[in-house]
This record gives sequence, structure tokens and C-alpha cells, in this order.
Amino acid sequence: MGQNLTQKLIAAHLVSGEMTAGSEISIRIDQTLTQDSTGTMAYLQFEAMGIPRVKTKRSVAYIDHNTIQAGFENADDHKYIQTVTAAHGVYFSRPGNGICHQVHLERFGVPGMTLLGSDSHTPTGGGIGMLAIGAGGLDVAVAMGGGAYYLTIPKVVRVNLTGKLSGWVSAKDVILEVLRILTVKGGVGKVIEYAGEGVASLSVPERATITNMGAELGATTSVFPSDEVTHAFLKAQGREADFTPLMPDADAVYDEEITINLSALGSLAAMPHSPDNVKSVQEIGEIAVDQVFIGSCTNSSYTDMMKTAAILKGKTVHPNVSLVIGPGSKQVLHMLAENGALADMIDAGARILECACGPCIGMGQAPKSNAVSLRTNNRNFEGRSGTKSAQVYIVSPETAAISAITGVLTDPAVLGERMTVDMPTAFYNHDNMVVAPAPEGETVEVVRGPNIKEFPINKKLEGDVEGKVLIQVGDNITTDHIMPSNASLLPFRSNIPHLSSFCLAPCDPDFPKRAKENGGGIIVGGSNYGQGSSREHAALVPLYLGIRAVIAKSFARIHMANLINSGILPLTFADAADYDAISEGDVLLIEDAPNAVLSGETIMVKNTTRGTAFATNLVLSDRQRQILLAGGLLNYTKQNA
Ligand code: MIC
Ligand code: SF4
Repeated sequence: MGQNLTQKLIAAHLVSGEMTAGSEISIRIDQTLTQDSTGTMAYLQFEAMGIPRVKTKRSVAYIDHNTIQAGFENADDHKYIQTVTAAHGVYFSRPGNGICHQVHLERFGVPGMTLLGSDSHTPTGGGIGMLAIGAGGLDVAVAMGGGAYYLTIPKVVRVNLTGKLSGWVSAKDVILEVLRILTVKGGVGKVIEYAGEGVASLSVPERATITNMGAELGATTSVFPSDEVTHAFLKAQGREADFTPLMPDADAVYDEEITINLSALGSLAAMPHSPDNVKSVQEIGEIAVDQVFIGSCTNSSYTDMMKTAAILKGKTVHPNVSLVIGPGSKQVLHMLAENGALADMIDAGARILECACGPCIGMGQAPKSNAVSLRTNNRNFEGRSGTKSAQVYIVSPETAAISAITGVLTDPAVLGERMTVDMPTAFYNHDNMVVAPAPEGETVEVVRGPNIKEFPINKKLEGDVEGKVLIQVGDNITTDHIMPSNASLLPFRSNIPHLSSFCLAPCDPDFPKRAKENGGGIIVGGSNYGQGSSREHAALVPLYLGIRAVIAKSFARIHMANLINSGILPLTFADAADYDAISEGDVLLIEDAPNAVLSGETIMVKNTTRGTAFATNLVLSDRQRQILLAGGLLNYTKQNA
């Protein structure tokens, strides 16, 4: 029986475990990436492990999220990351060099390699045939130290692409269509593998848009084959030697299959407040637009920017619209500056931002109250833009650019014949913003600013776990709810005590106070609890607040791993109906928790307020159970060192 691409990539990196559905395996990690908003914590954890130098083939630290320096905090964290990486063998991509996923694709990604990143959009690397996975910072720290990465053998979904994109329909519309079909929880436990005749017609940046936003499906990762298109891209990046062809076997078997006819697609938009709330642009109609943002790791490539510039050329942004553009990397911005496209954008009235995440994570450019904001990024969760009342629609760069001119949501089909942007045969390459680590790391002084506070480490699991239900939330709660991120909170990613006052505040502003008054307790969630980002702060902050367990209908992959890594019990209701039989304030009890965690998949939880009991599941590997017993991955790693 032939292998699909995912199986080939896993088999080539397998360290332990069986390649059978549902079993836990571990894989060797070739490359890691971190960014600044998760990186500070990841390097603090790496330091706590006491390993002098990273053991990966390549580890890169990017500064791209926390770039507004309204106080000393972000700049201090940048300095910490610059010095700690120099000391431990990690390459440092300086602020201004670009968004981690865009730069990594351009300059470092290698087909066939594994990449673990402390950012949920790490699967962007799947656009060149990498097995690229997002994880919490601690998992990345362990991988930097040479430890394997553990995951459950995923199911593999074949997305069969037929036909060819036409008109002004773009790669963004492809992934929006996949989201419409599979939804934000449809990819949990799965890898999305693209195949079929349509693959060859998609460029690397188009493929990377698709794999990037595959994160919104909850998927472990997404991957494209590495073919002649990949070869040409790497050659144009001056990295032909990094190319390896990679294809699934002709008789490969998949767990599921969906077909998307590229020729039949139209322009789509994800409506507020979920990336799977997808409708066609025409169906939504000509709603008035206040803000347009073109950029983010999903759509900030050279080709996206060239199309944007071509649409804007000779026009003026509508008087009611603020258009902001954030090119993805120094390479992209340099090329736009050199060929005049930047001038076309500026002349049309675009507000040009530095090469960074920016508005995507609410780092500036929060829209006005009740604004309609069209964005090319990947998430439109309520409040993520920095303005709670804003209505964010996710669209392609083509739709965004034409709408910025017309002032209303507009189908780019009105532009007439499809415009093609030729892929450059040689990208501009000058890696002067990447600093190599010091050869003798021991001599580097690691600089720590006053905003770096101690992070919480759990204790061994002992005795009963008992606590009040401090909050009961609904389905699809995101990590942006659990640990909101915006220009005022991101600077505190290395200051858990400060962040703790904002935990779950979008759901209930009194939650942090209640948690502190009760000395901790239990969170009850609906399905897909913790969807979205990789930020382990969504587990570390609850740990700091004394949360012992989260009981939910189901969890998102990375968040569940982060809870385990923090030693917080992630329990799922055996019968979802039991969710309704609990109220906030009820006291729940798990007797002899260590024994319960060790003894199998079902754990009984007593509701001592109501005198009832219900069953929960803890479907974990033996290793994960041991991590919970040890009080988290850091304790477990030290214990087994
Ligand atoms: C995001 O897009 O939500 C982020 C900000 O990039 C996060 C990482 C973080 O919270 O720092 C992610 O996607 O993992
Ligand atoms: Fe940055 Fe947004 Fe991409 Fe996250 S999704 S890495 S915040 S650009």
C-alpha cells in the first residue's frame, strides 16, 4: 500500500511509536521558529532546562509581533531574545525583517524537513512540502534542546484540486472554501494534504496562503507536494540546493477526501466573527467599508502586494476608508520599493506599515467603533482587532484592494480580465537582518529587562482535585478569549501576574477577580475550547490563577497540549448533556486525582453542590499522564533528564 505525503514525512522523522491511526508517536524536529510574543517565554523555559546550545539543524527567532514600542517592555523583550538566542545557537531575525512565516518560507524552509514553531501558523511551511507544526513555547523549547515532538498519528484528508483559478479568484478563496466545508473544528486531529491536477497551477505563495490558514481548521498541519513550482521558487530565492522533490505514492491511501474545482470558485469572505462563517462576496452585497488591511502572514507575499499595487495604481482610496498595508518581509518591501509598486500604493493613499503582524493581532490600527474592516489576515474573532464592536470580514487581497477604492465590499470580478503577476526568477536576497548566533555562546551576556517576571510552574499532582466552577463558557472559545492579545497586553507576555487580570475577560470581566478570591478552581467549556493561537499563556495564566482542571465538550489541539504541559487536567464530558447539569459556583471533586489520572480513560467527577456525579474522559498517552502527575512538562523533563 502506497504512502501519502504526510506518512512519508512522518516516517522519515519517526523516533518512537507505531504509524497506526490514533497512536502517539514522536518525531525528530529539524528546524524551529519562535516569534517575540511567544518567544520570550519559550527561551525562559529553554534556559530553565539548562541546555547550553540548541541541537536542531536550524532554529530562528523572529521579532514581528510586538513591534509598537509604546513603553520599554517590547524593546526589552527584543533585547532579551537577541541576547539569549546569541548565547544558545539560534539565528535572530531583527525587527523590520518581516513576519516569521513569510521570512521562514523565503529564506530557511526546506522541503522534507520538520519545523516546529511557537506560533499556530507555522504550517505555512507546508507550502513547500515541510511537515510544519505549531506548538506551545515549551514544546518548542524541548525541541530546541534536541527532544522529540509528540503527537497523535493524524488522519489525512486529501483535498483534490481540479481545474484552475480564473478571474480575480485567489488562493485565499480556496482556503475560505475549505473552511466553509470543514469548519473551524473540522481539521482537529487531521493533516490536510493537497493533491490533484490543480496543484501545479498554484505558486508557492498561493500554496502558503492555503497551508497558513489551514490553522483555522484546527488541523495539525497542511501540506503541498514539493514539485517543479517549489524548485523554481527556491531557485529564485538562491536556494536551489535546498530543493528535494516530494510526492505521495500514486496508490496512496487517505482517510477522507474532498474535491474543490478551482475553475468554479468565486470570491469569498468570512463574516464576523469566525473564519468559517463564509459566504460569497456577491451574496453579502455592497456593505460600506471603514477600514481595509492588506498584509499578515497569510497574504503579504510579493505577488499579493504586486496585485494590490496594480489595483491601486492611478486611483485614490475612498474618502471613508483607511487602507493600511503591511508587506510581509524586507525582501518583499525592498522589491516593491525598487520596482515602483510601493509608490503606486503610497500615491493611492495607502498607509504603509513596517513588515510585521501589526493589525492582525491588534498591534495598532484598531478600527473605529462599529467599523466594518476588511482584512486579508486569517482570524476575525470578536475583539481581536482591538475594537470589540468592529465587524471584521476576511477576504483576499484582490477583494480588499478594490473595496478600498470603491468604499464598499466589491467583487474584484468588476476589474475584468484576470491579471497575472509573474513570479520573479530572482528574488532580492540580502540577509543582513538575520544575526548568526555567537560561536562561543557562553561569553554572551543575556540581558533581562524588569518586565520579565517569573513564570508559574505547577506542583506534582497530589490528593483530591476540588474546586468551584468559576466560569462556564460556550462553544469555540478562542485563546483570544482566554488570554486576549492587543497592543496594550502583548508587551506583558513575559509578565504572567499582569496578564492574569485579563484572563477570560471577554467572556466575563469578573473572572480573574473570582478566580483570585476563590484561590483557583475549575473552568467548564463547550466544544473546540481553546481554538486559535498557540499561546501557552492561555494555560500559564490559568495556572497562575489556580485553575486545576478544564472540563469541556472537546478541545483544540495546541491548547490541550499546553494545558497538559502546564499540568492542568483537560477532561472531556463523556456525555455532552452533563454540561447542562452544571452551573457556575458548583463545587466539583475528583477524588485521588493521581490515581484517577493513571487508572484509565474515564474519570468520575462529583458535583458536591448538587450531590450528583458524571463521567469525563481523559484520552491520553501514558507519557501525557506522567506529565500531568509531574505537574507539567518542565518538571517531567527535569525528572527524566
Ligand atoms: C495569532 O495569530 O493569534 C498569534 C498572535 O500569532 C498567535 C501567537 C501568540 O499568541 O503569540 C498564534 O497564532 O499562535
Ligand atoms: Fe502574526 Fe497574524 Fe500571522 Fe499571527 S496570524 S503570526 S499575528 S500575522
